[in-house]
Amino acid sequence: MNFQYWPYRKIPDAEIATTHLVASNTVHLICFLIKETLMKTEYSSITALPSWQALQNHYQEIKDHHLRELFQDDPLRGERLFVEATDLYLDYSKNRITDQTIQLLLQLANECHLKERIEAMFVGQKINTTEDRAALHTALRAPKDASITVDGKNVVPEIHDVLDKMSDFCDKVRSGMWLGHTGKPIRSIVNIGIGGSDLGPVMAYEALKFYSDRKLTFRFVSNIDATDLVEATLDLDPAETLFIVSSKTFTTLETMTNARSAKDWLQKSLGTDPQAIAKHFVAVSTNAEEVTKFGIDTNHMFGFWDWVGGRYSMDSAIGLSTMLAIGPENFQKLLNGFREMDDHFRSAPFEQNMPVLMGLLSIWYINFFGAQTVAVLPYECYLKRFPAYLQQLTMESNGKHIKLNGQPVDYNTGALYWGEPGTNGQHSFYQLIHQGTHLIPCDFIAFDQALNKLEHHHDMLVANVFAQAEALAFGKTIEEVKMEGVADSLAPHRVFEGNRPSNTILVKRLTPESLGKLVALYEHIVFTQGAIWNINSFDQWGVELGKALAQQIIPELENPQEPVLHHDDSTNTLIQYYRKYRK
Ligand code: G6Q
Repeated sequence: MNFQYWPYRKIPDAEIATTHLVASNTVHLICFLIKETLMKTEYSSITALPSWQALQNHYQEIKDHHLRELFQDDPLRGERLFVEATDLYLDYSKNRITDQTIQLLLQLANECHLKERIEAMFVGQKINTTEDRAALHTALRAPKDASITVDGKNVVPEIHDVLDKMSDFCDKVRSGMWLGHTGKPIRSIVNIGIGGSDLGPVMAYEALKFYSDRKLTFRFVSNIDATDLVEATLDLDPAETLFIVSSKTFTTLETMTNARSAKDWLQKSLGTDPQAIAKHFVAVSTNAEEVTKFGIDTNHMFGFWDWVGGRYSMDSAIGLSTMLAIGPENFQKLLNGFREMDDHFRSAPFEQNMPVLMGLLSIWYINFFGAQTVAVLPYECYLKRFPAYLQQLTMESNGKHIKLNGQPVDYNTGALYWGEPGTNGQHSFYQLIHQGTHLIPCDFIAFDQALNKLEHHHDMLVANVFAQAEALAFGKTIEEVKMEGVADSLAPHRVFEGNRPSNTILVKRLTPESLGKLVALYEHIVFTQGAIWNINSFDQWGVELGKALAQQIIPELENPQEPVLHHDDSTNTLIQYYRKYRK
């Protein structure tokens, strides 16, 4: 075989032989079969696949069809084009598709070996090839009796040991048994972390606030801008404050700078006795050595593993703040929700597989219609940080232009994901979605039952979801506008072209379980996209260059002597200007 097209790492013959020897072990057998299948994956580009070419031709046929016609020709499509799975209901009938589109997209998934790739992820193959790691976030929610092997070791017992340790700690803090240095119980919790060590915890805290212990105050500090830490701690009593330093590497500039400043803040008031740090700082990390150097006892460290990517880590120990807020039992329910969606993704046939269908639909718009963005619009205030969370999940994962084989792609990859909770967005940017020149597929997310009940509010909220999806799809013709008596000169401005596609996801109620399902849904949409695009969704080299340059520039800004600068003329001038006015 030609390794240029090998999507994953080269498999040494010895390993294959070993796999034969332990063929009685089902996992190894599955791995072997997957490798055998993937060995057949030899295509230079997805654009050369028969399904891709058929989709291109099909796009030419369908691009001028309006959703109005599609519904006229197929009046029951709303009752037909849906998927109900794990208690989530997806209506995808308002997409610019026919049954043939779905057939061709499913063919594309098969030609890209999506099934085998999904299996490769779940069994712990090192699919993150550039970092030689598995991407095993799905193991974080595996049941206690599962067996998932990484480098010959079942990782499930360790995962449950950490969960038990987290539960024990959370029970102590929540019950007031965990006392601060002066003997007061903890009332405020500050999570210090950035990127994947922040966005998941903040989003989950906000999303599940309804279930949280209101006696505890939660703050999240991520930015190196001092304002973040200063404002977060301004009204807190150090004697009642617990810091969680969340950093996989425990070397991240922002997090470690904030953690050191938090330590100073605490020590100014409680003194420098190491016991003060022991009672007021815990760590979530994979790096025990750096945690110890910082002064945190490793007994107060909650571990995770290199096969958990930052943006896939909110259900690992990185979720410690979430567990403190909602309690261990609810955290377990969150994990159960993730697991249900995992099981669905792994086992459901693709034509009824929610993440697969949504992933393929996004490919349809991004690669054939040329859409550049996807809007995610949750009609639930508690999900206000969900779009921000998804931005990292989607864009850091699939913002790649190099394929697994090291060659550049010749098609578009990751779209821009963005959004705001409804109905607020309707009074700002929806204008562009309705009448602008860009095609923006939308995912509406709504809940059948409200958490906070005030008469009429929820029905009005949900009516807006349905109304927006309907207006986007069907619009309003010039004839309809004129029938309303609108003056001819104004009529064109009042036309809604329609034909704007959307998905509507209905969830029964926002609970820890349903949040887990929603997050896992998008994780697997991202996986589906990455598998089709043949890219590595699990590395993030794109963040490195800026980080390295900043390290070089910091001393140039702080140097009391005028430094000799070797940047481009723009950067040199900016540095000089800043130095002139900084205090
Ligand atoms: C996520 C990325 C990144 C990471 C942060 C924080 O997938 O890897 O966002 O989470 O850079 O890293 P640490 O947890 O190591 O501080």
